Amino acid sequence: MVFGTPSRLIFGNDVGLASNLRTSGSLRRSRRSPATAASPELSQLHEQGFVVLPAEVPGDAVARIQERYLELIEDPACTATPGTDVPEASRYLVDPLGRLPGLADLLTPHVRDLISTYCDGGFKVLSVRAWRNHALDASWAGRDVYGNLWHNDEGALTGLRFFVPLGDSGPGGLQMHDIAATRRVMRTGFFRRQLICGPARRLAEDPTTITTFTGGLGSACLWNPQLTLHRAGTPAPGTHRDMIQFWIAPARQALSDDWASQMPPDTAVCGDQVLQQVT
Ligand SMILES: O=C(O)CCC(=O)C(=O)O
Repeated sequence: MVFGTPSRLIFGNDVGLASNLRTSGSLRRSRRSPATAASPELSQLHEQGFVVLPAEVPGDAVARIQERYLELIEDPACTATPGTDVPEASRYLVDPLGRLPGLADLLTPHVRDLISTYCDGGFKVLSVRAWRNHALDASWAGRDVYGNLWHNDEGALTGLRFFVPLGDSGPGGLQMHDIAATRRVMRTGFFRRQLICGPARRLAEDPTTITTFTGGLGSACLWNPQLTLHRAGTPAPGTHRDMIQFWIAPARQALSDDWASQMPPDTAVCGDQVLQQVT
């Protein structure tokens, strides 16, 4: 039994027809490139939709960033909260590149190489975000508070997120289905975050196809939010999860060396409110 729009049925993702048609050529070229065949990390990224890089970032560099982040993240003067009715669900640092020295260096040359190949050429960083998710009260179960319901993101098929956790994420870690499992869910009853019907409901909660990126200082995850069904895990009561995110999109040109100083302000995370849905 199958349900859903033609795009979900044909492509097995929730990205939409136009984006699938416009960008599937780049994804195919990148998957077939010799550089991908030579790289176990890129091969895994193409096959599964994510790759965990256990020791990507030098431990002392990320520890320094963590130290500064911890000084700031609960300070209302330099953070913003999404304007939802859920009190203290999450908090974002405003201007993380300006406030956390060394942050741009987390995008290491190795990761930049992986991303260039995956994007079939150049890429750009759309935003860099640093935020904390808190535990959610049981009364919020079923509500989309901070990307905690299964979904795909929209955008080019070669768009990526680079996640660097600032500590162990535990049950608050990013949860993902690989590409094959995502397609099965999409084709059997996924309509949107709040509407998953039929076999897709069971498949979406099948623990054997869910990978949780629990992280740890120095580790990182490169993942494709268009091709993997994903959600934010919920931290255990009384705990939280801290994350840095680089949001990557394909571009005509290579990323410049001074990309961080050229970045425009993140208009979604400014003032004291996160202005639009960011997950
Ligand atoms: O915070 C997370 O673990 C999930 C983020 C998310 O849902 C997204 O980037 O679309």
